Amino acid sequence: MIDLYSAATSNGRRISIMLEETGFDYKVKRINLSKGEQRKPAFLKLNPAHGIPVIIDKENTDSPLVLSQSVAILIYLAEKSNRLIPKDAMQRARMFQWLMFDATDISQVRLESSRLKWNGLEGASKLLYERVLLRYDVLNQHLSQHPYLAGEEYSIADISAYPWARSMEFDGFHNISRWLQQVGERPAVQRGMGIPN
Ligand SMILES: N[C@@H](CCC(=O)N[C@@H](CS)C(=O)NCC(=O)O)C(=O)O
Repeated sequence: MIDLYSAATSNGRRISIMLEETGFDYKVKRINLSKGEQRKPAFLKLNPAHGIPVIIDKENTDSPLVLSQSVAILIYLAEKSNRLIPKDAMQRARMFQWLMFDATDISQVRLESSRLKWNGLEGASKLLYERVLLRYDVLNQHLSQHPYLAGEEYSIADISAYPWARSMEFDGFHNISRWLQQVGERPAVQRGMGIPN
């Protein structure tokens, strides 16, 4: 059994999608971010950096695994299930390239851009947002040649990017729109996007 500490955010939904795709037994523990539950001592013991998602994998009852960082969790669950991660070393390396491009160059920068805006720093926020758009343009070009981020196969790189891209208004990024539709048709993605509701 896996406990998933999450909220209705893109980082949280990366993991509910992954858990739905892999079929592991899991229980959702909702964290109310606006009430600051992520900063309470009990949660800080799980993740001192006070962010969801966190999982506790209780398969090893003597030593449950507590894990934070959505991308680390995606990789852990892919390796545990042996799914959604290419077996071939070169394909795996290429998949990691696109996974990191999304996680560090796009999604995290979007999150920081939003944080600047919430703090009234409109100019700095806009600057970061423009960088995000340039990088979505790179992704759009990449998807004109490949059905999925890692190439021919759906992988954790798509799961990382999907919830973030879904929450974006795209103008003219037709390949991203095609990919969003394709990924969004997967039943596990639809279930995962509704968790927690
Ligand atoms: N890099 C981290 C980011 C985690 C993160 O910032 N989570 C947000 C929600 S999407 C959060 O819990 N924010 C509350 C806070 O930082 O206090 C990850 O990928 O898991």
